Amino acid sequence: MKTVITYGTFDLLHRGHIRLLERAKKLGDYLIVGVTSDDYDRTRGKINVSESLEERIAAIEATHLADKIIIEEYEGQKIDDIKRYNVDIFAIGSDWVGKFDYLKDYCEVIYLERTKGISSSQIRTANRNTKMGIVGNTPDFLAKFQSEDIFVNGIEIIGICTTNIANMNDTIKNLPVVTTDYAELLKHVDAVYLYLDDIDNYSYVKKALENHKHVLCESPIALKAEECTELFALAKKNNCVLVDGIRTAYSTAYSRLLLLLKSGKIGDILDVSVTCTSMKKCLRNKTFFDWGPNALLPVFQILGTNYQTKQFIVKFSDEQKEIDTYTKVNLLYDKASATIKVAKGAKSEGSLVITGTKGYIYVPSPWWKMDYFEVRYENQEENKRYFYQLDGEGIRYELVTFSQIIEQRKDNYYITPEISFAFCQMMEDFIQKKDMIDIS
Ligand code: C2G
Repeated sequence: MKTVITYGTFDLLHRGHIRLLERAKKLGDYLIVGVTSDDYDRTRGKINVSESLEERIAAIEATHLADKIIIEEYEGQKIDDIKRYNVDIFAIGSDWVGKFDYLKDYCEVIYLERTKGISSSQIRTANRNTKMGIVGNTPDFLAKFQSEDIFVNGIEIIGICTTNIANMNDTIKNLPVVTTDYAELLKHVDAVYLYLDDIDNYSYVKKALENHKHVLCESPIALKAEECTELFALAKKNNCVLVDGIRTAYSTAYSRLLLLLKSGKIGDILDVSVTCTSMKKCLRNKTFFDWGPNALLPVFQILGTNYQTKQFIVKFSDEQKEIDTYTKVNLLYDKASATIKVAKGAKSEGSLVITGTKGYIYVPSPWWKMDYFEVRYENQEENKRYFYQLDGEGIRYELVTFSQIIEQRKDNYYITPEISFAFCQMMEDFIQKKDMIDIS
């Protein structure tokens, strides 16, 4: 009996995939199909995959071409599989010519002609085609953001609304729509990304939603809890997606960390301590507006938003009295506590530490650009390190998720409206100096 093996993501299974499987099957008597796991695809840079592993497997099963389906989870697995299943032939499409010659030591390697004119990316791009406009005045960051759209199927950044066009790079200057008029930008796009140096995200978000545009807004989306409720209600009414933009939330390492905590790896969670500092200028008039949501994200996602008491400890700037140079927030939960420290113009170790009854998780600085974390125990031999890929500072993952939420209208399970609301409530309390000790 001749055993053939082939691998692939097989997202949105199409004619090209089926033709490949048919020809692979004909090469022998028994066909094994390796379907890549979501994690493995992310590590090899395939971040746009639309369907879950389960959906992709079900589609292959439905073809009745595979005698066995396995999951490909790690680099180097192919050799293990070939040995384990006594594989005679490894077959793969001609887009991989030469890349798998190293398997010739273990079995025959056959490259099959790739079917022209069809691909998963093409289908994904056709399914979604969101024209996006960006709003903001920060040249460096917006240049980075804009350059990430090439990695994202189905989102195209076509315009900018800014009062700082002179300092933007040439690509941005040459976008089809360049304007200082927000209403004008909204006429040309399906969605906006807001990175405002204005304090008031609320009115921009509202205007976009009123015009039936989807919104990805750098957190916080508003500075009052009731405004947040109003915005989500408006989004729902107008069938629009409204998402908090915090890049950390969409990174692979961070989502793995949350899953790991749920599995009880460090026991019951007693404390979350988060620090975010930088020496950069304050963007939105308060350090707490700039950093607060990012620092509060793990607290709210791990311990929930129902804290019992909170206390702000704040040092305002000597030169600009309204700006907080340093803000610390202590939160008390039913059976846990949390501390966040944020600063612009003061420095500390920007780490994330989660204390549990069996062990703790440590994410080194800058934890918000997480690609690595450690689970540590009393017995150091049990410590484990986890590494993940983080490309483009996480912007591309954020955009891919935004695009998928728009297409599939699935809930944004990364940052729920409940968490967005808790951010806004915090901002409101901060402005009103509620529960605040001023150490200026
Ligand atoms: N394919 C094809 N014709 C197309 C598109 C894809 O013949 N128009 C083939 C690919 O060459 C591959 C298989 O279908 O052999 C699956 O393609 P993808 O889902 O794109 O998976 P890929 O990234 O090529 O995974 O470890 C994973 C493998 O290395 C390949």
